[in-house]
This record gives sequence, C-alpha cells and structure tokens, in this order.
Amino acid sequence: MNPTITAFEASPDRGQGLARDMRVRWALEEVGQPYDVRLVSFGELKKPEHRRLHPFGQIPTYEEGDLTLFESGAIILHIAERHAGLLPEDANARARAIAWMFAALNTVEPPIVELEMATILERDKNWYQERHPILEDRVRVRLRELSSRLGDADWLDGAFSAGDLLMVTVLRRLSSTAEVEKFPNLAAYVARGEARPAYRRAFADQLAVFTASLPR
Ligand code: GTB
Repeated sequence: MNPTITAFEASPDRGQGLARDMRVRWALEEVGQPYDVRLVSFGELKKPEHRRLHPFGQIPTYEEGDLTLFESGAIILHIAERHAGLLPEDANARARAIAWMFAALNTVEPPIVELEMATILERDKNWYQERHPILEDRVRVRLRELSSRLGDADWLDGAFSAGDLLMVTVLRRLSSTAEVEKFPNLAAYVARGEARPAYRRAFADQLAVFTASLPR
C-alpha cells in the first residue's frame, strides 16, 4: 500500500513549492516510492481528526500501514532509512549526511523562518525597521558560512543526500528575497537541486493542486 501524506488544499504560496509537503514529495520521488496525497483545509488542520496525526495541527503528515509520522525531517529520515538513494551506505558518511539534515532544519532554517515571519507579520509594528536588518544579518551569516563550506562542490558531502534535499528546500524559502543570489555557489546549488528529475516531478505534482483550484 502506498504511504499517504497531507498537503494544503490551498497553499498560500500558490504552488511555488514552499510548503513543507514539497520536501516529502521530493524525497519520495527520489527513492521511487509512489504515494497518495490527502489535501486538507486550514480549518481541518485544527480538528481532532487531524491532530491525532499531528499534535500541532500542521502539514505534512505521513501514514504508512500502522505508522503515523509528523515533522518533515523525521518523515524524510524514515524514507531515507528504508529506501536506497538518500543516505550513503558507509556508516560515517551516513552519519554526516544526517548531520546535514539537522543543520538544515536546526541551524539554517530557523533564522530564515524568523525573517520570513517578521516580514509577513510585523511589518506594521514600530520595531520592524530596527529589527528587520538584524534578522537579515543573521540569515546572511548562515548563508556566508554555508557558502564557504560548500565551496565549488556540487553537494554538501559527496553524493546528493537527504541533507542536500532539506538544505535546498530551506534555501528556497528565501526565493522572495535576493539573499541566496548574493552567494553564486549557493544559487547554483539550489538550481542543481531544482534540476533533479525527482524535484521536478514533485514540484509539478504540488503545483497541479493549485492549478486545479483555479476557476475554469
Ligand atoms: N517543523 C514542522 C515540519 O518540518 O514538518 C513544521 C510544519 C509546518 O510549519 N507546517 C506548516 C503548517 O501546517 C506548513 S509549511 N502551517 C499551518 C499551521 O500551522 O496552522 C510552512 C509554510 C507554509 C506556507 C508557505 N508558503 O505559502 O510560502 C511556506 C511555508
């Protein structure tokens, strides 16, 4: 039986692949695992039926037989551990790839989300003009460090891994800014991720949800 994931019925990004179901779709495409999608409204997210799957009332979730998971990182680690293609066989290389997964989610994503949230929710507050450049600086510090580590390599540690998959989706969250483009190697890294056939299939599938919602 195929696993089932949840995704927004109407994603605020209008199908630009910025919601976190995109990374799960991409991982499933990379390993060649077909999957089903259950679309949920914002109202349904907070209902008890959905909270039984996700305590915080969010997407994505993952159901496979009697296993239910939430948290995109945990879902991708689960997929990567059960299928070939997203984690190296060598134990040390595998541990390093998992470290990059954590780095994407715990070190690089938080300042990006903080900046994004402030831009969306705090624009009219009297502290915004002072706080915004501070948040931008925090993002730039991380991007500079990441750029320096990546250098002219294609991927963060050898072959493409779940660490790269997560890092690319995290960096894409800056797509409404010009921050990544200030680091040409990071811009090329994101473009390399986006060019992968599995990424393109995942992107097309989530975009189709938005396209289908448009009036005919
Ligand atoms: N840590 C969790 C994970 O990694 O799975 C975070 C999950 C999460 O934030 N889910 C969001 C959600 O369900 C969707 S992805 N939000 C609804 C709620 O909390 O009520 C965040 C997101 C949403 C939309 C855009 N966008 O449109 O650009 C980008 C990112």
